[in-house]
Order: sequence, then C-alpha cells, then structure tokens
Amino acid sequence: MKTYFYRHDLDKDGTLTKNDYVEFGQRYADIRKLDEENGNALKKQILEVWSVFTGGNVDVILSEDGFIRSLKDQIVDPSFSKTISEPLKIIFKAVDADADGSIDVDELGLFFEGFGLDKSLAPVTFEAIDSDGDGVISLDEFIATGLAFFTSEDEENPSKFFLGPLI
Ligand SMILES: [Ca+2]
Ligand SMILES: [Ca+2]
Repeated sequence: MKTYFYRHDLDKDGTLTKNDYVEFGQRYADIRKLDEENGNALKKQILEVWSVFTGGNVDVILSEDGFIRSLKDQIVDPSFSKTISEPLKIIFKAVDADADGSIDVDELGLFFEGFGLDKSLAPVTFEAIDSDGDGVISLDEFIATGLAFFTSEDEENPSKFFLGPLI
C-alpha cells in the first residue's frame, strides 16, 4: 500500500489529490504521443479512476495515513472486490493502447514510464500478472492480480509486483 501511495503521489507533496491524476494523465498522454483528442480522452479515463476511487469526492486530499486507513477499511468490506474491479477495468482500458483487449509488455512499459519508472522494470510485473503465461495480460488476469495486490497477505504472492518493485 505504501508502494501504491508513493507511485500515485506524482507531484510528491506527500498527499494524494486530484492533481496527481491530472499530472499522470498529462505525462502518460505525452509519452504515448497522443493527439489532442485522444490525449484528452485518456486524461478523462485517468481522472475517472480517481473519481471512482474517491466515490465522487474528487477534491479530497488524502495523506498517506488517511489513504492507508481508508483502503484498509475498504479491503475488509465484502464488496471490495467489486469496488476495486471498477477502477481496475478503467486502467486496463487506458493501458491497452491499441485497444485489442489485452495488454502486451510494450503497453505496460509505456504505463510504467507514465509513473516515471523505467520500462525495463515492466517485464517482472508483466510476468506476475500474466498468470497463464500466454504472453498477454487479459482483463481477468489484470483484475485478479490487482485485487491480490491489495488483499494478499502472502509475501511470496507474485501480485506484489503489480505496480513494479516495492518501495
Ligand atoms: Ca493491447
Ligand atoms: Ca495471459
């Protein structure tokens, strides 16, 4: 969860706000070299993740403690798998740059670059998510690994690499 917070606090001011998602969307659109129309569509998708995650309360400012507390509360809720699969679905669509319904290692690499990570880190995460080893990440694999990332207590679970190396 620390990793999640740190990765998403793009402007590194120690809080998670809408601005982090605005900045990420901008950076990610630039890296993808999207034209204005597609770039705006992508930025909208990224902001949608924040909106869903905050339950529409987009102007909330989350400290690391507050973020972890609220996430922990959500995780014990029986409907968490449903709650988290919504933003994961949106992210999947955003990362699937060629919209062929699956994520390949290059698409994941671009997403990593959006977070300011080197794309050479992507293959480890890719293999962790591609659980059937067919060389592409399906939506089901993405959601299953994302869910396990938040909920698994197993230190050896490959899902720990969901957002790249742990911090
Ligand atoms: Ca794809
Ligand atoms: Ca696969």
